[in-house]
Amino acid sequence: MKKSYKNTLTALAVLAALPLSIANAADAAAPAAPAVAASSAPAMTEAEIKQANQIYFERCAGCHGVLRKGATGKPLTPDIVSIKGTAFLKKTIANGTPLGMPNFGTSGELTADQVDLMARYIQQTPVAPPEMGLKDIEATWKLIVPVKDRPTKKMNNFNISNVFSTTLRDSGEVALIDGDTKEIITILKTGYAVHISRYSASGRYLYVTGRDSRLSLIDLWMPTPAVVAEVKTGVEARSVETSKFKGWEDKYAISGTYWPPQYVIHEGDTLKPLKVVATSGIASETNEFVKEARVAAIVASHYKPEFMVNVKETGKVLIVNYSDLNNLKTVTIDTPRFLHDGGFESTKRYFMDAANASNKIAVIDIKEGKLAATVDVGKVPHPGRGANFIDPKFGPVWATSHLGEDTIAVIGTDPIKHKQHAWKVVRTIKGLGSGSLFIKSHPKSTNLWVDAPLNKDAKTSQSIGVLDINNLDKGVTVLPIAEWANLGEGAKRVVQPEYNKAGDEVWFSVWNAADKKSAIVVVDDKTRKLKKVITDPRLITPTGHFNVNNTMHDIY
Ligand code: DHE
Repeated sequence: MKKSYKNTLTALAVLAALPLSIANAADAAAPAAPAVAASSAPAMTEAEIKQANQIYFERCAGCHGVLRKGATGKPLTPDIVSIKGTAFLKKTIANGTPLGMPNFGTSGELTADQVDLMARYIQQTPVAPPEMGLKDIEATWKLIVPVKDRPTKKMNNFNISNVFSTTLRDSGEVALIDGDTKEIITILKTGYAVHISRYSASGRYLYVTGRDSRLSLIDLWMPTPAVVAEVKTGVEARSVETSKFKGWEDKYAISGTYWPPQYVIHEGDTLKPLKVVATSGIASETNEFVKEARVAAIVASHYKPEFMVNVKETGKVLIVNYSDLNNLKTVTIDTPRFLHDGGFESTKRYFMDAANASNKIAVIDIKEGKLAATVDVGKVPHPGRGANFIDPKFGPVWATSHLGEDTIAVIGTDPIKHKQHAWKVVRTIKGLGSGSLFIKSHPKSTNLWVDAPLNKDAKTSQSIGVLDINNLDKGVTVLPIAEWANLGEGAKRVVQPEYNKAGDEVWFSVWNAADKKSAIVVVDDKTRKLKKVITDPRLITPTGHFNVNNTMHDIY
């Protein structure tokens, strides 16, 4: 066993809860002890703790943190939760909260026994999983097809720029779907609960990160695209991005991890880890040390050899210049907390970054390398990458919807020709409902699409809202996407509008439970009518989908 894993009894136990591949990757032995120290908390057997560890990793850690100190979700440390009592905790886990916590019990995602298990589990003391340095990460690296054995030109007939990579969350796979024919090209095994897909600047390579930190590199030039390299960057991750500046196309990838709290820069065409940088540190606003300072969204500048790395709990955007990895120059920008997701406004000079616990958008000027503004928006903004469009009254704007309230905040983004509106909320529009995660438009469209997959009302979470950009006062038109998919039973959630390359179709996932039927629904952007329902038994729990052209060029 490697030195860094010694003395980590607790770490072993956490690993035990994770899928086998992760445990192997971290070179750890089987668990010898419960993941949590016994205290005055309700009693649990070792088997129960093991099961609860797994559920916590799969369903809870993303919002509440591995150490349970909270971020998107509330802190769940034993001192706080044990006062509430098991009965209250069970009720909350089962029914969810208006601030966006899913209703794990009433939706059927957890059984009554599992709800009870988790209510007892969170009263135990949390423990830290293992750290991973460069050597540990490198030990997990697999170059499946070396560069010399890969095609030197595109070997298939797909229109690669209109391919979609769709997350199949619970099967740990992505489906590559031909955007022209709507046929599934292939389904590839990747990490558990794949979170996002990003593409290299040339569009040849697809990078997919699993929630379990398994990063996969897929070569879209192969006759049938396949995984050509893999690496495990930690135990929990959500983000990956690639170098997009001229001269650096396809050169680097950067992955961010929730645990360990750090980012890794990789060789773009092999995933060989080159540099690891820890992100624990002193937080903005409180000036307190935060160990679990997780890496959330990462975006890549089109203007400079730079990545913008969101450090969630410390409220820092790191502008990392990748032109010299041995003398890494980083600008650190203090923002409100907790940073989560975000995207560029239409010129790509400003990064619109959601600080979701502060109900603010931090505007980062990546040309000047500084905070340009902070904008107050509604409760818990959750833009995904947000939506850009030209507002008939206020000019270029970027919009976010919210998890915690039923509004869309529209922010002016043109400090030159529309200076009076820049970095101000120019409109607050009623959306589809609270519990919204994603909003989307396209330069060729006059529609603004908004989802509400975490809304408590099933009819709302199974629909999509669409607004006419030229007549925003008219309000949302609701389209019953899940009903159109006609899938039968299940707590279906309609999630993430994504355009095709031409900007004339919008794709939505109808995300059902793993043992139920799911689908992708394609809507004609102009007529707003159903164009196609893509169903296939292999489409298990589809969530995010990422069009090559739009993702590469940050078109949204
Ligand atoms: Fe996500 C993006 C984190 C739950 C689907 N999600 C992101 C990003 C982060 C993040 C940090 C930005 C990545 C980037 O741009 O580099 N997501 C988290 C969580 O911590 C959270 C709240 C809880 C968790 O346990 O993971 C969470 N996310 C979800 C889901 O439940 C979703 C709906 C379904 C799923 O697949 O797990 C989900 N997240 C997505 C999608 C994106 C995303 C589709 C990419 C949006 C985009 O347009 O780029």
